[in-house]
Amino acid sequence: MSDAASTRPPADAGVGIVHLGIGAFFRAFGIPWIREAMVASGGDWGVVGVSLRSPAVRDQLKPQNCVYNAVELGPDGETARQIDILRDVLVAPEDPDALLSAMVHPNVRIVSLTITEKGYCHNPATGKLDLTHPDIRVDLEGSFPKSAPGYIVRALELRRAAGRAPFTVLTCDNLPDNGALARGVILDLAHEIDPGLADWIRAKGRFPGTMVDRIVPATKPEDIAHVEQLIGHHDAAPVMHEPFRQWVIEDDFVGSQRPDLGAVGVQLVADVTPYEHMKLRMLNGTHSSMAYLGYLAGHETIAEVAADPVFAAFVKRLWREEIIPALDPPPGVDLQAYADQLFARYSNPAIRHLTWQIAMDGSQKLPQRILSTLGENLNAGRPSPGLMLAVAAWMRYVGGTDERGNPIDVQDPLAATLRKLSDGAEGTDKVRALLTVREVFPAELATRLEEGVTEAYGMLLAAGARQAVAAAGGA
Ligand code: CS2
Repeated sequence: MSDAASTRPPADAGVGIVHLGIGAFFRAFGIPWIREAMVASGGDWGVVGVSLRSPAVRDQLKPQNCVYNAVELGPDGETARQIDILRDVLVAPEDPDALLSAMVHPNVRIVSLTITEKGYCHNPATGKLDLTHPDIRVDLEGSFPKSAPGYIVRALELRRAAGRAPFTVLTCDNLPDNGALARGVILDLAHEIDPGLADWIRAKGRFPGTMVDRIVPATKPEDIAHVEQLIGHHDAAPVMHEPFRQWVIEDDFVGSQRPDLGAVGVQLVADVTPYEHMKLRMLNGTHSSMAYLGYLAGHETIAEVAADPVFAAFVKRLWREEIIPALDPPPGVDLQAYADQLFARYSNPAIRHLTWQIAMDGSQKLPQRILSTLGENLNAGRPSPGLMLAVAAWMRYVGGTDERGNPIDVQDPLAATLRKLSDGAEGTDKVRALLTVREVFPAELATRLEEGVTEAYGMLLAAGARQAVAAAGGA
């Protein structure tokens, strides 16, 4: 291996970052990249990882001293890199005090987050904190916090009381305006607890927006066996990822304290918005469209969907005619070339990214991935048959039964509500029922979507997903 991974970061580097949500994504993306910055320029940027719920990752990593392999799966080969800057893994509900102590430590200057869309406890349609969310109720009424925003607010309160500067909150989730969204929910929660605390955070806190991109499917049991063969010893917690990566960060940190990420290819910019829109709508928007339609058509992975000529033509048309026309490109970026590169990434046969995995939590994902583009197309009078079909496919999916009559394991915080609404109506009337879910569809948008989505849903019922895809612009 010829890159920075073969050089070791300073062994005595202390902990500078607490990362909430230590799933596969950050272990395959942020942590290796921070490690490279430490190799290049030093700094005390060791990471403490945190699980907010399950002990599973901690139980895998602790016996191996929190060292694991990040395995790059290219179309023509694999490279394993040993990642050794994770210093500890904490499980919040087991020892909330230990987590708060880590977050309050004077050397910790960044709290980064990959807690998924639902971890922000906001209303996806408005981006505002949901004060009725059960976890937020615990944050406000319990002796210890429960949600990620709850821990952040409590830790900031303790830092303020100790006369310390706040840490930078570095959100790395696929949300629109993620920095502003994180700042909003944290300020709203702080305000409920102590308006003075909210003022202090508003004045001194920093919440840079980011765009993060690397395809990292969940690690499967067969991956663990495969990595053992590749590296010659057992690793209970490897992560598998594609070669591509892109990290764009607004350079706005408390006291300018951050790893030297610019030295190792991270883009530090003044405004992340155009990058974020491009990625959320072009990558995640088509990912979700391919996930629902592909699942219904019987495709197990994104690579299988991309290899189906009907879907390939459909997704390329989606970019060209429905998504790119509604975007302002980031400086110097050719959006058609970006689309071509995305298609090549989706086609990587070494990445087994399940349509079912991407289909999870659709109620939290649809607004920023698909509905934002649809809203703009409706305003511009631009037809969007493909995106209407994607929304209809999500509705069919959350109905809980596939085209062969088999049950679908729908994972979504609103799964029960969605199922009930779908079950309570017949045929295409299910569309009108599901359009009443205000967390997903603001009233005005729902009205404007009804005709197009009903027509698309009718097509799904009459012809099945693959034929519907063909009719909406597939080959
Ligand atoms: C995917 C993303 O699971 C999903 O919803 O769309 O995790 C996607 O793989 C990443 O955002 C790629 O950067």
